[in-house]
Amino acid sequence: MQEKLLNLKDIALGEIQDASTIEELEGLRVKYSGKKGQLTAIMKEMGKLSAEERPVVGKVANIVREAIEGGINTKKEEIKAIEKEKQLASEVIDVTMPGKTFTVGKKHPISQIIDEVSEIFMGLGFSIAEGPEVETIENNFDALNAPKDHPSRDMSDTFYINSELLLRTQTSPVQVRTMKSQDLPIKVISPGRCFRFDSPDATHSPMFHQIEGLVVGKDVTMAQLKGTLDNFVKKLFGEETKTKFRPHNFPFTEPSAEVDVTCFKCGGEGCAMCKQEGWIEILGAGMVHPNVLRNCGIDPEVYSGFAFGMGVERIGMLKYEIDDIRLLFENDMRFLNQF
Ligand code: 2NL
Repeated sequence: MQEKLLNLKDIALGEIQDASTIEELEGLRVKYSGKKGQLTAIMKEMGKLSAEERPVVGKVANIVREAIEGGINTKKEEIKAIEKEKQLASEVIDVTMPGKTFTVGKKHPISQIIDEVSEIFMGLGFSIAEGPEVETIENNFDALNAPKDHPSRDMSDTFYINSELLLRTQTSPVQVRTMKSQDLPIKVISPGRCFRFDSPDATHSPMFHQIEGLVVGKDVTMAQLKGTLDNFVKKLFGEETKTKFRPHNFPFTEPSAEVDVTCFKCGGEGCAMCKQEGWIEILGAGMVHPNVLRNCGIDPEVYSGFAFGMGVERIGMLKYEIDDIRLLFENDMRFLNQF
């Protein structure tokens, strides 16, 4: 039996030595010292031995058990140390490797213009008003005094959603909402996205942006409109900029005007930018039509107002000398990063 035990010890220690994982070692512990293990089995047989033999064999059995357990524990530490080494080696950082580059984004040129114009008007005491891009025909056309047969109402010019809704063709409906819901005086600008049923080309996009302004109160005058716009263009294009009002016609204003500024490239001398005219058209404006005030629940006998509107893409294209509106919406970073 002693021989059996010593033999078992040699085999066990050999297997322990060959083990390469913690799991394998656990298996060996079960194989030898577990409840149904080989060492346990031999020790169970000790009952059959004589009283003289039993302590001697018992001593050997203990030595064997300790040798196996000790071997397993020692090997376990060895494997743990090797695994730790491996992990450390795999986590070594090569500080000479090139780093990841993070590109910092920037505002789209259209957003830059909207923010710049908004800042100027906020400085003049205006608030910013926003509204839905899906609008009612009432807010987009009827309230704004657009005749029923006005060409802009045509199915081929406007994206209709159903018999009551459309994609707004200008941001004026935001101001209509403001007039219908807020107390006077009103002094707001409404920047935002607009939609018209146009085929894209160098100067047209079915989606574009506008900034409109509206002032309504007692004794609001055309002189104040001119002063406000004069102040605005000087801040946007430079103090030397002059304005010129040309008579025009809009259904929602009376009188109406188109507003030109002295060319900010040549200062009015005439150049390619202003087509040798010295002036560049930048805005539409006028005194709010009495019908519009009435449609929005404001008495035109007591109150008056002025309004204006500008195309953001047009201003951006002039300012940054962009010759094709589509470039603004292709989102090619090589283009956008220039502004
Ligand atoms: C242009 C011309 C304009 C308005 C917009 C307006 C709004 C209300 C009442 C009266 Cl609620 N008028 N807006 C007035 C004149 C011109 O825009 O050329 N836009 C790009």
